Amino acid sequence: MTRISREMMKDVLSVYFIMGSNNTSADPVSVVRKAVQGGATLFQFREKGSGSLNGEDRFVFAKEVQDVCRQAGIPFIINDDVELALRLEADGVHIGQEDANAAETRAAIGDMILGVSAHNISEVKQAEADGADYVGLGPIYPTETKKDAQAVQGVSLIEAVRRQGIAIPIVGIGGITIANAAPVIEAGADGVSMISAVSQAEDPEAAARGFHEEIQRHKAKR
Ligand code: TZP
Ligand code: MG
Repeated sequence: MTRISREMMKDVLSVYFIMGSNNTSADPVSVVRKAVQGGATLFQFREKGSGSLNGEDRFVFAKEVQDVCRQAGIPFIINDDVELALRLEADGVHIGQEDANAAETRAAIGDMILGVSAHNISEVKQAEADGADYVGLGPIYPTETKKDAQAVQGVSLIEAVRRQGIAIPIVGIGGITIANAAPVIEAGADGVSMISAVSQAEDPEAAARGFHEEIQRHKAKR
């Protein structure tokens, strides 16, 4: 295997859906299936917080969701669990600043996709130096989903990263809906990630489709 190209990474970041079993009151596997049918381009398995699954239940759920992603041909990335990612032969791992060290994670996962959350320019540069394939920047807008999220930053960090000529693929996160996604792309991100706007939508397939159309439209006119 070789590292994913930047061009391919930017493409699959377009509609980056994140979910765990506690982000929906519906059947979680069917929510992921619908999101993928609607046009999610990447899925991150983020099984954490109150009521989340542990042990074998967590493994079985992850495997089911991975199968959905495989059938659709989209990357399946695990949040903050290298061991699970290696056991499942996932497509990648995403870590936050408070999680494992990025350089050590890169060494542990070889050529799998590595994503790192960053909140300022120096964290973005460090992530790139450590071998991240993309950075997640946010929270762009207020979010109810992550209780310990950092301060809302709008699109200012995305703009600053691009202004400095840093070319690493970027996905925006935090409070993003179809209605407020456009400025994230216009600022220079390659995609948007979302939990609740799809996981809690009455029709997750229609929500993912709406994101897909909106993001493609705005990426095309840049
Ligand atoms: N990291 C920063 S904000 C956030 C994470 C995981 C939550 C995003 O959830 P939502 O529902 O799309 O605001
Ligand atoms: Mg984390």
